Amino acid sequence: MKTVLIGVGQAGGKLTRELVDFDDRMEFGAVLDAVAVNSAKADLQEIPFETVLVGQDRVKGHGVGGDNELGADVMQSDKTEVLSALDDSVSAEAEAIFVVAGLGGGTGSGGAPVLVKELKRIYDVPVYALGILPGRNEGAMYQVNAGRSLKTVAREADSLLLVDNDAFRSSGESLEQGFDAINRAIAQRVGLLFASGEAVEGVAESVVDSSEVINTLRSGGIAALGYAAAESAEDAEGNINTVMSTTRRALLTGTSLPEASKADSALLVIAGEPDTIPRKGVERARRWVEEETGSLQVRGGDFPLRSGRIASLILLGGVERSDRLEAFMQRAKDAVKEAKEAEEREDPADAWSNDELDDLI
Ligand SMILES: Nc1nc2c(ncn2[C@@H]2O[C@H](COP(=O)(O)OP(=O)(O)OP(=O)(O)O)[C@@H](O)[C@H]2O)c(=O)[nH]1
Ligand SMILES: [Mg+2]
Repeated sequence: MKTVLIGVGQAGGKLTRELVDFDDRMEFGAVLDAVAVNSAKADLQEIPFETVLVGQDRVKGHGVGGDNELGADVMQSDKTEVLSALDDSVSAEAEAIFVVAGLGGGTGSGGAPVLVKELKRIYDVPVYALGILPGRNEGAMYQVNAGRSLKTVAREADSLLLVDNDAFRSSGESLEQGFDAINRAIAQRVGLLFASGEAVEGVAESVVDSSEVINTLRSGGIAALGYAAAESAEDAEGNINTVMSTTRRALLTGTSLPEASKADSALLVIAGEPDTIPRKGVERARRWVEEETGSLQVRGGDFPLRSGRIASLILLGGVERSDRLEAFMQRAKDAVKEAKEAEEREDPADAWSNDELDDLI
């Protein structure tokens, strides 16, 4: 699927950069072009593709400091500049546009929904969002921001592909190192999704096509992506069980949104050397995905790839009823309530006032 990427805010810009790198390194050519948009000047300096600084009159290049209403405002005011930067990028070849953002911050959280809405008015190709959910240890402000942004962007976009920062976090890393590793993991999965459908080798009728990605996302709402890989055997016969086990892992423990396995639609892509992909194994795995997701719309296809490994990539469309998402929305609602209660609390001195004790001076 030939895709144009727009990274908004710091997380959006960094993840977009990672996606561009992965697509270049693998020589897929699925990412047509990329643009990074931010209200923080410093965050744009390391971006190797076109950038647009927004909100300079309001925040002087210093970012919106987690205020996503301000993030939405500055995007609204400077949208013409952003859209004209995209003019040349969205060529006739483009099959989809992805707006990439961390939903918990300010610029990306507020700017992404505004931008998605504008892009939908202009372009005929689907406009998707790739949104990052804050981990459960991030503060209340991040949860509230992400809740509001998610709700709006899911309404405006053709589909919101969600990535939960907790899904990829490994222990013993600094936050920065952690983010880099998370971004690489996401870029690999999403990059493979973009590239599947671009393949020219292999048996034509079993090779996955871009339209299957688009049809899987058609149910709208929220999408998730699962992935797992293993060492490949030399022939297809030897990979029957492997395809089954990578598919199970991809769905049950490898998704970008943990615990999301009920879906309206799904696409199972098996990537590997064409003559090592077992037809019987793929069909069995596809049926298993049907049972597990409860969806009657499970598409399947191969992604021929020069590799010693075999991988299952599962795109799930319509996962909004998942437990994980409910838990997150509850967390966001609790955080809003807490913030309101804190505001309503009267004089802080009430907390330590005490008639039994005389004041010292
Ligand atoms: N996966 C991932 N998440 C990130 C990264 N950087 C920040 N985040 C998450 O994104 C949210 C913060 O968004 P940022 O992108 O830093 O904020 P911003 O859009 O630049 O907005 P302001 O800085 O407020 O102007 C938090 O929930 C972070 O956990 C990153 O590189 N990778
Ligand atoms: Mg920032």
